[in-house]
Amino acid sequence: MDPHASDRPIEPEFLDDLPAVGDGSGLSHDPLFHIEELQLAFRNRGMPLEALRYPITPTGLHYLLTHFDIPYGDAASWRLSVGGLVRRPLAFSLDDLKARPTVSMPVTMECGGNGRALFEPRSLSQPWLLEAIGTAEWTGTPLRGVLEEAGVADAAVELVFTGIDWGIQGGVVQPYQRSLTGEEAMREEVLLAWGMNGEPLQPQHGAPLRLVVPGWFGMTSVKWLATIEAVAEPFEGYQMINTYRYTQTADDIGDPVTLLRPRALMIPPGIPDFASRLRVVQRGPVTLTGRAWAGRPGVARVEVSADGGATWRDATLEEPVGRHAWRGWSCEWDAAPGDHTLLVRATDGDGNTQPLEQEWNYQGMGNNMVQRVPVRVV
Ligand SMILES: Nc1nc2c(c(=O)[nH]1)N[C@H]1C(S)=C(S)[C@@H](COP(=O)(O)O)O[C@H]1N2
Ligand SMILES: [Mo]
Repeated sequence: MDPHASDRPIEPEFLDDLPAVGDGSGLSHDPLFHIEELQLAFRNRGMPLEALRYPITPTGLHYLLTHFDIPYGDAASWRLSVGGLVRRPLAFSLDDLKARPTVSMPVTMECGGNGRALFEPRSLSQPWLLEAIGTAEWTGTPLRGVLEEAGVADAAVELVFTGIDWGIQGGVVQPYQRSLTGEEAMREEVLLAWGMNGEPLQPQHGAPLRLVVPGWFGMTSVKWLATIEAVAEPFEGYQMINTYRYTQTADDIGDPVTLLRPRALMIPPGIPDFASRLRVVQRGPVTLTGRAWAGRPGVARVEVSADGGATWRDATLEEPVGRHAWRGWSCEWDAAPGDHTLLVRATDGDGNTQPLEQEWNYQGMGNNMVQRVPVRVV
């Protein structure tokens, strides 16, 4: 079944004493960052917030998150196999997939760990502040048609999606794998994507084939997708049970991280001080702009505060860039000399508003507390 089993390099008995990061608790109370966090941050770039000005994020500015290494995916020999509890196990080449109905759609993607490094203490992992976001125009074929052709059996409760990238996490040797229920996998917007922003996928974004699941945090959109398997029990792989959970301790099972939470971000106004990134703004009228998204319910409202959250004003909203993508917002601000903190917050169509302080969780997931932008008006 697994065409890449030969890539599996290591037997688990050699993994007894892998080096721990920090004190081994998985958390850091230290405002200084560990070298291992820096190492992850270089591999997994964020989108600089000034790139919020583009409705579709240029590919080189879209955030990246890869747990292990970026594997080499050869487009010419690539096979996607669909098996398990299906009536007709199938294998598709890239050309087979491209011959199917093709759609392109803008999708806002955000890492579940976005905001992680703003928690205190913080989880020792990729140290995102606010920049684990991007909106690309993805091109592919709806997963639904492929699943219908394979004929998923009634006994199947979930689909398991497996990439070819292997690594070790929590002492467990694993390929990157995530699952979705049949109901979620059959939603019309879920894509098997080979294109991003009108070009073939770049290696770091999952070339030659990935899953794109609009409305969910990014971990669901499995890159380098080689295998889809229909299974009779909820999948209990590492990336389902041990990570991407809202928990209070290392062992707590908690609740799964699933759909995007509402968030608005602002393009920091003015010009930055190089090292501190403090914004320096000329006094007088300033148009504050940015983008907001909220997964399935969509963004209903964006508000801006120029006084640290004491008072809020409604921003003007643009039409969303797509059904599954962010929308622009803008708000006028009369900048008076002095130091100020600008805040922006979104409310989704279900009435959920971004919190000023987010409830802490062990893995640093889903931290959508409001952005604070310190500015000096001169
Ligand atoms: N095969 C594989 N797919 C993966 C990952 C991975 O490490 N391996 N990372 C996931 C996570 S956590 C996120 S947030 C998104 C990031 O997608 P991007 O790097 O294209 O922005 O990919 C997801 N898909
Ligand atoms: Mo992620």
